[in-house]
Amino acid sequence: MNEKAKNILKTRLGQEGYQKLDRINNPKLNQFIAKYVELCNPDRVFVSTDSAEDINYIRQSAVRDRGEAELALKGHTIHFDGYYDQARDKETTKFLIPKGVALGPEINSMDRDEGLKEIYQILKNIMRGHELYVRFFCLGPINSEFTIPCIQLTDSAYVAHSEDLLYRPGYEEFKRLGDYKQFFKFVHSQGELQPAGLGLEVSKNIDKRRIYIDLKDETIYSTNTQYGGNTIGLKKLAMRLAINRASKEGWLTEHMLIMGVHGPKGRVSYLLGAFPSMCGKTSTAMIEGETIVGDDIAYIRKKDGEVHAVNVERGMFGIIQGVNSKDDAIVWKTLHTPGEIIFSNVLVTEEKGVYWIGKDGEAPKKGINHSGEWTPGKKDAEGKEISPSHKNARFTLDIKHLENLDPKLNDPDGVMVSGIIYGGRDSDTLVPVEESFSWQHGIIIKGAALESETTAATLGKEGVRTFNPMSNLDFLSIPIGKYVAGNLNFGTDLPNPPLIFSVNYFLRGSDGDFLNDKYAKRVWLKWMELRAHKEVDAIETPTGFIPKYGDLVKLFKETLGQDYSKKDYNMQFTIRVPENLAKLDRLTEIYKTRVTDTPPIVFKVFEEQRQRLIKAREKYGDYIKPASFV
Ligand code: SPV
Ligand code: MN
Repeated sequence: MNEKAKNILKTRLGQEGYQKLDRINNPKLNQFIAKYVELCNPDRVFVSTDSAEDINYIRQSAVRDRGEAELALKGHTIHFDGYYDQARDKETTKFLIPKGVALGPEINSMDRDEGLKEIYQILKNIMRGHELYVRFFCLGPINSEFTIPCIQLTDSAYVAHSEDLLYRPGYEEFKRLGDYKQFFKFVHSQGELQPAGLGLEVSKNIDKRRIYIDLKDETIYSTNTQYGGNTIGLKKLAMRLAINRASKEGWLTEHMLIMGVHGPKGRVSYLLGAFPSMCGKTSTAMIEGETIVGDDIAYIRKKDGEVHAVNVERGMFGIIQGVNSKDDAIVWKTLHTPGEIIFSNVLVTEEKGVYWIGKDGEAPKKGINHSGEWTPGKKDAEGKEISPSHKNARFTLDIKHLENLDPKLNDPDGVMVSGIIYGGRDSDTLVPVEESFSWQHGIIIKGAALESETTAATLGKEGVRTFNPMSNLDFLSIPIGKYVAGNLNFGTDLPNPPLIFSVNYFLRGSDGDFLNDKYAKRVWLKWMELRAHKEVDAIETPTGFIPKYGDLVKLFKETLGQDYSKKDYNMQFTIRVPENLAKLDRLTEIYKTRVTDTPPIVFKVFEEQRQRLIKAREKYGDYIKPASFV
């Protein structure tokens, strides 16, 4: 370490803090910390090890710093984000790219030098009056091929506390690694604060909200925001760095759940699932009767010809809207048990209980939420009615508290992957579950062609299909074509690549009603598990393999105790040729115009699917019942 950095650390960290860093003895790490302590200029610096004492200090600081307030149940706290700081900010999230590098028109980026200049200006003295927390964590299980050590600097104890619940500790790992250089770095400041409800404080200068990603230096800057998706470095910020690193090293970082699906005779098969936000990802991962490894982010590597995946996280930052005692019994129970849980942007009642949209029971007549004092009918500055909880309100907890936790969560080898699922919100095109013909067909037709319809819950018009390859578009740090090519290449040399499926929980009939109830997904999972072991046959259609009626009858009975009618089967599994052709047209256009480096094989596979559909239409018409293909 150079003398200057050493002096900064010695004078600003105090003896104890300095010694904690000294025990790691990593010059690059020290340099990084010294640089941002000097620039951000906090009043105090706390260096946290993995010790219970240090972690407790962070937890208490979150309350003292007004980032969290205690609720009635022991260990439960509430956090508010500012009224205009409730979600990931796509507009000011940018990649800083050196001259001559291009990420393509779909990925928000700016000149690296300009971006760094701007962010340094914003960071200058930004932590005056604040305490800076220095945290060490690991992405992925500790001491494994998957592990990526990270350092987080933040002046939000709420962020540091959330990370304790969501990630594995990293101080001891840094100590073990010594002079290691490949760690991810995050600098976050909430900036100046202003009062919110319950004596909490929220970021004030939202106009100076920036999330800048420097791929070259594997560093991310986040300022003037608190919402987890913008600030929790190891979550979606690290995911962007990891996609870039994985692409260089030949593995994958995906926006995927990992779950154990329980098959016959005690067999457990692991499936991954990619779904855009609010399309059933967490509810699938938490499905009754199965076990959860993770609900958001997976690292995927090849090992001796098999595919293995780990949950990058160990906690859950889950959407709370709609969680009720019947459909989400396990989360419901956990949310009503004392223990460490951070609720964000829900309504807090007079008794210091919480309410969210879709919770059992009646909505309270008043309370305090992200807009301050709340009563029904309250409107915001734009005249829009404020709901009791925000639609993106969340709970943060360590998944060790969940009864359905899979025992392999921390296995350094991860779990062996049998199948990959892609699902979006699609009212009229894809059947409820379908297996692709091959890895290549699956990556292209199911993954790269993933679309999802906007809902009333997002801004803008309802029912507009948005393109979201592998549900990863928001996080791509490499050009889309290169990313698709990376996924394709990953599977080419595997003797038995995982099967690739699509699911569609949102298919509607001609009357506009959903064709499935929400419990049917349990059956689709069981069918996919059996397919992975070649234990059921399937029907080959122009778009992929679909289940046979008899197998579903059996699975509906076994899994749900329900009868499954031929009429339902025919409606759900009719191949809708015009809609499938229209989808291929849309996607071909997108990959021609909005993606600059589409691998030619994508167009070839689209065209082959088109030809199969046209041929089938000539024989059987526009809407083809499964029996035609038997
Ligand atoms: C998502 O939106 O996909 C999330 C929440 O998992 S966030 O942390 O905001 O990304
Ligand atoms: Mn997510």
